[in-house]
Amino acid sequence: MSGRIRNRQFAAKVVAAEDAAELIKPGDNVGMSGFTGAGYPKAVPAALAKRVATSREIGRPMKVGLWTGASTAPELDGALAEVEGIELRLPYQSDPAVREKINSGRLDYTDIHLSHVAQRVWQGIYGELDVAVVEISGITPDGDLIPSSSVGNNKTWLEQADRVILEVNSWQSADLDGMHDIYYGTALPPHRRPIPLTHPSDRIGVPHLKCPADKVIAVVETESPDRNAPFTPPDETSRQIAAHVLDFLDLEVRSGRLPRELLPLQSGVGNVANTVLAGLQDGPFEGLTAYTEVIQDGMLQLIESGTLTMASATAFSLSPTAVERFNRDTAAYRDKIVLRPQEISNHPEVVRRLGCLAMNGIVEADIYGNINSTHVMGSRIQNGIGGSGDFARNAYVSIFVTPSLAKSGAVSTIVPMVSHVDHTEHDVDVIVTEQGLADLRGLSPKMRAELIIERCAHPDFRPALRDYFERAQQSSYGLHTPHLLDEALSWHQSFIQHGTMR
Ligand code: 0RQ
Repeated sequence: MSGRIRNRQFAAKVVAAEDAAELIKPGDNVGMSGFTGAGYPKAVPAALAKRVATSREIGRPMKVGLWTGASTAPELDGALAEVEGIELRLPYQSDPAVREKINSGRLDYTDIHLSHVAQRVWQGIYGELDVAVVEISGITPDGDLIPSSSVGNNKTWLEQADRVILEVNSWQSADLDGMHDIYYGTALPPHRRPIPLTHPSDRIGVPHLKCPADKVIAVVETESPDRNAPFTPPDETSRQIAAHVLDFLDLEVRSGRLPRELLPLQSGVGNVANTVLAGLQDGPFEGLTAYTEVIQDGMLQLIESGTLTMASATAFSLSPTAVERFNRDTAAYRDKIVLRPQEISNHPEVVRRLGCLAMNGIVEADIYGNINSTHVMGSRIQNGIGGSGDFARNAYVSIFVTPSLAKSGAVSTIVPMVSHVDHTEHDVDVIVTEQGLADLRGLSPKMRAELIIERCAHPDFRPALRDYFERAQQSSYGLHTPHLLDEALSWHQSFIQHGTMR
């Protein structure tokens, strides 16, 4: 026993992961913890995957519905996808095995705004939640659950599930206790009340999750690290993108549209977003705050240097070296980090009130400013919309960042028409590539096209984009947003057929 289970009722329920997995039935909807590789259960999903494989061998295939906070890790998503044990997956994934199953048509996936998951589950849209499998970092003598490195949808899973399996992970720092703020005031309309949060550091709830002991059917002890994938070191392209973003923010401050300490930052997942944050380290700004979903390395460094005074999020997504630093001295971060349920970290009401500055990565943008964040060549899912829509739609300034080229230069990320739309032109204020920055606010579609082509597109693709735009202005059906419909997606078709948009 790790000493993390300080309540006798819960301690009496400790079993092996294999025994806990036996309590999940074929066809169950299972709500698991986990958000961007943090705080997911480490032992029960693997044991469940083994069980799924054995069931198939004896001719009794079994699948479960898998709901999480966001992406998890190979031990969870990967293990269950490999054995084809997932019926329907929601709401965000980034696992290669899951991606492969979805794109080969063998796994159903519903990709939804992260702030919407809880209310959809309360409404019963996805059916009953049968089992919750939630990682926590400890249980108090009173039977309260101390969350671990992500909160995600855990409050909802624990409330809604008929049966609960807990994984108590003693690898997670005991000093996480006190870092979380679990708000129990949300409700469905017409009973909703304003969420009383007016500053990213506000604490409006309680530090622990609640779950009646009689719902808990098993407690499993683990001591396993989070996924903690390393980030690729910032390259020249990411550095240039970061520099453009910093110049833009500086100009906004100088023109009086942003205060010197900016407004709460939101930063999406991925290497580019992480580099932009790292860039803030060298910028002229101080006293910054963050109201975001994930705390990546870049944000942790900003906290360590004092540039960022505090960050509100729902999860960590750190590299192994950053997590080592964090775990060594967790208590030092406790008054600078608040982890909340994702329906609050991503809540449109709060994002709008605080005036977040949203920065998210994309797959491609079109010349009019529509954004595709999720689908490669219009049909192949990469990860999912995640929280990018929660923030972009409601941000004070919504910024999207991407290198101008993908696939070793064969693909232009600026295209005539996006092959899938996640964020419409109406929700996109600024697009940034290493080539430059296009501030689209206040511009008509044609003005936006001029700017995006000249500022953001790679020089190799600029002539073809100009040519498309000019010809569209001559023969388009309408001239508000000129398009050549028989040609608009030909760049993608060319990549599919010939491996290049060139
Ligand atoms: O694939 O590794 O197989 O080559 O997409 O691209 O350039 O490494 O960029 O890590 O910043 O991720 C949009 C995926 C960018 C991410 C996306 C291919 C590229 C590579 C990754 P390979 P990069 P990043 C908060 C906010 C949506 C969710 C979101 C994302 C892979 O930012 O998932 O914002 N965003 N959530 O080759 C073909 C293109 C491509 C392309 C990229 N135009 N065509 N392939 N790729 N552009 C967090 C949460 O909500 C949890």
